[in-house]
Amino acid sequence: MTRIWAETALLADGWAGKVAVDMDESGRISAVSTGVERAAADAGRHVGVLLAAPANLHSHAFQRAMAGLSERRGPGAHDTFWTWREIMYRFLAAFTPETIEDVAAFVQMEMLEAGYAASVEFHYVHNQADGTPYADPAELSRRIVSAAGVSGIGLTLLPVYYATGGLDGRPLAGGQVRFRSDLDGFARIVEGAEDAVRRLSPDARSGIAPHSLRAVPAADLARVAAMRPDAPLHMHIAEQTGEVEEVLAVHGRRPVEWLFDNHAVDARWCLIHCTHLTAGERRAIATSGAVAGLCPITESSLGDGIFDGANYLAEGGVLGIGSDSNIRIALSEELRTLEYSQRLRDRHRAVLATPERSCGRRLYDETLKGGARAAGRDSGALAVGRLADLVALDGGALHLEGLSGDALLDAWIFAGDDRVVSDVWAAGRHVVADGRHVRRAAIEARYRKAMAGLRAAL
Ligand code: NGQ
Ligand code: ZN
Repeated sequence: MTRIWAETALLADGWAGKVAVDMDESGRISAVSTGVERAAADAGRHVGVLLAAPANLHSHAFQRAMAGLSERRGPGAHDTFWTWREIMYRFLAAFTPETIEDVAAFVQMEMLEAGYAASVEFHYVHNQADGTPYADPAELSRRIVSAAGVSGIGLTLLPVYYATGGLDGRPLAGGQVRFRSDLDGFARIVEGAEDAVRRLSPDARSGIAPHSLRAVPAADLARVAAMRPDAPLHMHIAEQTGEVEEVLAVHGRRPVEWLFDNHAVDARWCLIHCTHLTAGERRAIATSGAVAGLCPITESSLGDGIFDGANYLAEGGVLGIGSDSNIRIALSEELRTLEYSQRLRDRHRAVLATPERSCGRRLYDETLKGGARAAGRDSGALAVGRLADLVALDGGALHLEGLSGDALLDAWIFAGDDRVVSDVWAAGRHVVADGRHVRRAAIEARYRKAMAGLRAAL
């Protein structure tokens, strides 16, 4: 058993002082006591502010290595999502199984240092650069799992099905051939991924991800959804207006309308982005129990548009946060960007606050709930029986000086950054201490070596 003592902690039923949290061998919270004097708790770690730590619900780990390489204009009138995607496809060709693993371990370490305890990896690079499968078709899925073994992050691995280049069924071209599988090949990838996840740790999970309506024919979507009927199912949807138009042209329905007409969307679904919604589509998601997987920094980077968070939450919708393109890993900044996008659009302040909860508190509570649901992870609250996914903020941080309660979250999210994070536990594994990942030096060294190889190949 391990113990953490915190000056203050946000428990499932609100803030409490002098809190002792015990974790058992299985990485779960076994006891929570309040009003415990520090001296009585001196075995174990002492921290300032203790919170449940959220899951990052959407990551493409390899894209971390591309940060900084896509901020130039191409020859066209506008640089867009679609021109960014071409750069990403070209970049992708240089990866080997080793560099996929080393970059993934590095970005998972950054996630942990930012305050996430878990990561949902939407993994779609399956093949060699020429499009042929590896001898083990799940080779690259296993590399993501190995990376999680190094970083200690709580992993939910989603093998991705990707079959077509667009709604007209055009074949995959260029860099897309690394994603390709047919349904039989995909079933083997899923089996391999599940085998690797089972060996990793009891808290690790797997799920399934049809990439998007662009990459998955309608008949295949039904087959993929039926492959693992109880596991988390994630899909990109309605991120760009170009995609909405393409779906409308082919199906006569908008993407989210079409999805709800054809599938029983419920709490196991996580819809990534869903940026462009009518009020009816927004209500359909909000009342379904599905999670809206928002990626505010990437959606800003790619010029996607602004999700209607204010109305969606008012309608009871569930949302969580993902770092997606991993251009920058910063939990507090994701939450700030989401709120600020609403303010810039509405020209109001404190848009996502409620009369009872500040902006920071509301954003954090929603992110915990949506992240746990989307990851299929028994986390999301500091309560007995839950996985010990925990983050501590440095009680001595100047940003937090003299504050208490929800204002601590507001100061971290709106004024502070990741440097406020002192400790992180993922299912009880103490992976960040004093603001640094416990294996930072080794992970950094492998990342630098991987990057040298990738840069040389470009
Ligand atoms: C992805 N990323 O799968 O990495 C996608 C780009 C696509 C975002 N959608 C590829 N942000 O959607 O076709
Ligand atoms: Zn994505």
